Amino acid sequence: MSAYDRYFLMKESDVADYVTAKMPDFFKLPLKLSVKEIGDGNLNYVFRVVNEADGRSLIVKQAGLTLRISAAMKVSTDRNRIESEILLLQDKYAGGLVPKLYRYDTVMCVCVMEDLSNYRLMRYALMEHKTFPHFAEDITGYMVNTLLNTTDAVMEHKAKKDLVKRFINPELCEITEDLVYTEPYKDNKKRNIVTPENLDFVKKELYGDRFLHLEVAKLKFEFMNNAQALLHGDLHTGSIFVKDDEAGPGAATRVFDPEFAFYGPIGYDVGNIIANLFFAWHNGDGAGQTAFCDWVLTTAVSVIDLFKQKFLDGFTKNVTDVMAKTEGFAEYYLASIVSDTAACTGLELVRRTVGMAQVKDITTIADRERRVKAERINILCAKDCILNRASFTCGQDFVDALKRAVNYVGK
Ligand code: SR1
Ligand code: MG
Repeated sequence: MSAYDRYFLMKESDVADYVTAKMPDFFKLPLKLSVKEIGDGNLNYVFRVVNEADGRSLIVKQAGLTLRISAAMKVSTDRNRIESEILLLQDKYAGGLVPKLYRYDTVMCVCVMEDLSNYRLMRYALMEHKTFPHFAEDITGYMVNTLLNTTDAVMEHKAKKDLVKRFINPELCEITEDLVYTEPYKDNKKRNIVTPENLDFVKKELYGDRFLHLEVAKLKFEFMNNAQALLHGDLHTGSIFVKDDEAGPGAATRVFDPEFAFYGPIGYDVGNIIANLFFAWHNGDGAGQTAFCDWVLTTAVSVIDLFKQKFLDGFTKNVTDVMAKTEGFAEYYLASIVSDTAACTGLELVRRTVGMAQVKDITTIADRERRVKAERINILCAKDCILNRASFTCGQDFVDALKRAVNYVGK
């Protein structure tokens, strides 16, 4: 038995004791706790605790001193506090769309939260080519409510700056600055993973394109300096749980794992969603799942168009800044978010194709030739999204960019 007054990395066998000590009223007696480590991400340890006696369960998530993806990468365990505090905030802004946080512990770097085992990880469900009719509605509600409400357009400016301070997240931002905004174009840390058949293609299209480097450099400084809204910061389909069709709007989707949260450009979150839908599209396409692929593209269009519509409505209703109320400002602000979204879609497409943190949607495409082509399509679509970002204004523009790259590479 420990007082848990000094940090140590827990094993399954420690977690039952931790929960008994720290969550004494959660389970009914008698206690018959079973604990299983179920973490699937690159960074943390996630334990599911079930009381076999009453069937209740919860999740214990602990940050380790080094990352799961690489023992050589050390990142502050403060990420666990950031994740906990943003979950509380997001529950306020987008109630019901995030897991409930029961407690967090800044000594053990642990948060205890709602068990969402009745949901599935969206990436894996998409890899089984399942469709989720409420997804576009839910995710745009989540994004508009968490993002718009934390901007200077809506928040009192000193309160917003307090949030900027609380969510300074330098080490996790540095991971993104390296893995998304630098290494895919330079391979400066020699951590890129490039499919051998695409080596020459990547050398020409990414490492050798100095015009592209200039645009990505501009975007990197936008990411580091535009404290626009409190982002999730890692909004891919591995950070989303989904439920089957019969769950109604709002019940079908839960967004978790916001440990990369910080004040940054809104397009980063929205672009991550679109790029990850495109990864799912490739996986479905590789398996000949036409109806699924059509749903993915329709959903991508709806995500952008519903986001725009809800953002504008919310802006009109909730704007408080006197100058932001000026006629034409909301449209100007939103147009820049949509072009940032295009750029960030491109950045995510590239980094998951050649960077060190890849996605299973692409890496599990069994037919080698299809996988090689999918990667080329990602890179060309990405360049289109980055270089022509100012011309993206609606959902169809994103799908058109994917289709242009498909037509160019061939299937
Ligand atoms: C070193 S961490 C690699 C990636 O995993 C996280 O989910 C983020 O996407 C990060 O870039
Ligand atoms: Mg994660």
